[in-house]
Amino acid sequence: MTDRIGTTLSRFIHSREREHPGARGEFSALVESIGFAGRVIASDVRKAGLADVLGLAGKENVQGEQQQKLDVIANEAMIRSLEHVGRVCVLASEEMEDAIPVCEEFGCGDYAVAFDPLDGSGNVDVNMPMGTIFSIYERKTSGGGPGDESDFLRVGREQVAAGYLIYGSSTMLVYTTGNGVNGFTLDPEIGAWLLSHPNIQVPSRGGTYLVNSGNRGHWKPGVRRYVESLESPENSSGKPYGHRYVGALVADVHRILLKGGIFLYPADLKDPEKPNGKLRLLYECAPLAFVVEQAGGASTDGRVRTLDLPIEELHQRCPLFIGSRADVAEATQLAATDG
Ligand code: P6P
Repeated sequence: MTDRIGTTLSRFIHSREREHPGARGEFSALVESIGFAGRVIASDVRKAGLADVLGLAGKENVQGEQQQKLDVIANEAMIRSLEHVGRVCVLASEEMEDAIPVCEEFGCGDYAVAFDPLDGSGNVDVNMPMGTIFSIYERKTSGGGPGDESDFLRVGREQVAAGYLIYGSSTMLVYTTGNGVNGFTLDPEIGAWLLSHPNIQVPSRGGTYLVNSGNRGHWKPGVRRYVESLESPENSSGKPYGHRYVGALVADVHRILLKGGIFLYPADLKDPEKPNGKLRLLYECAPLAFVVEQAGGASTDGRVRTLDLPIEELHQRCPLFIGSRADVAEATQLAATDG
């Protein structure tokens, strides 16, 4: 049984701050507030079948997607938890068209936080895993007051922290501040995050690929050749890869982080409106790429490192090839032939 006193999130953060004398403790408040929002969201997710939180909210989000009631609840939890912590100048959410400046009354801080409040929310009605993804930057705007959208228009390698919450068989918080990746499991009896997965490392090569094979007919030739190679016994590992797919990015990438392999959501020709696939760079691909790279893995858009992709608008989409370094290298080599 985990030592419940010695390995709490607060104690872990404090020990890390002592290792970095320059640390101002601002991160602690930020990560703790995200942990608190995660506990609120987890509480609603865990009783989704009982409380009136199942189903659609009756409106669309900025993506034109039907909002689940839990999307709205999770978005509110993240906004209200982060804007009150006095460390944030601006927020960006998958559920909101524009950036959300944090007004003076809460005290503006030095960080810009982007998030997907409930990734995979469509899974709520069928009791499948979902998650919350967050990405933290130091503000670019000066002046100490509220920030704006320009605080997010940069490249993902400038992130100072990133991570996710996963609402699965247990609730976990997994994050990095650039010094490795650590996972905390929520003990619901005491409401504390306990260090359960210290220093996570992605295996250099996996044996599983995660993709929506239903899109196969819309992939470009190089991607199709790559996936077919994984299904063949003649591939680099000498045996066919297993195939898994939850349909919630956080759950699929969490499997990759712990077991290795590759998750791919390539560009496809299905929807001319979405030539770069479905996933969003700012609050899905870039934060997960930071986590996976910090754990020894890799992430590209099929040509360029995900963390080097310029973020030119809040809801910009990009293809995603993420996971074990050897698998991502092979996928990128073939995907790059698609031009
Ligand atoms: P598809 C969930 O809606 C999501 O945004 C990601 O969490 C997930 O990886 C992807 O979409 C699944 O998309 O097209 O396979 O259903």
